[in-house]
Amino acid sequence: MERTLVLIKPDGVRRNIIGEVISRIERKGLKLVAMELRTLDTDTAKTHYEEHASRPFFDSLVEFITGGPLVAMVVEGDRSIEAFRALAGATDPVTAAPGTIRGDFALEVQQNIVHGSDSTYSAEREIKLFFPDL
Ligand code: DAT
Ligand code: MG
Repeated sequence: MERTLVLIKPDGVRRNIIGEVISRIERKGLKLVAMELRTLDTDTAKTHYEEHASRPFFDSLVEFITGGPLVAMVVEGDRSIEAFRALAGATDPVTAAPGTIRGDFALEVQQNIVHGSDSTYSAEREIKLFFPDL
């Protein structure tokens, strides 16, 4: 069984679609194995997005992701990394397919509702960052 880190970012929490996102994960057949509502500190946010540290949008991204509570969860299932990224849709919500979370609920690239790990390596790193005791 593969595990992935999923975040419902502060925009998703603000817009009251936590239940909607979790419902899509459950309907797909994926399993929630850990979940927490929390507000990220700047250091954790920078570590989470460290691969983007040199990008022009990095400071703005860190400010956004720390700007309110988010839901962090560990999701488990067969090929869960790829399965959740398919549910999430493309990074840019304008081009994300309708029927995906981003395609259905977002319009701006930074405020794209959810995060999902993109590889087994990043899933392991991100799960350890958010849930060190798991
Ligand atoms: P993903 O979240 O689909 O894995 P990513 O890892 O390339 O996408 O980028 C991480 C987040 O950074 C993304 O969810 C939203 C933000 N982002 C990406 N590209 C951006 C851009 N060109 N301008 C502003 N924010 C961007
Ligand atoms: Mg990414």
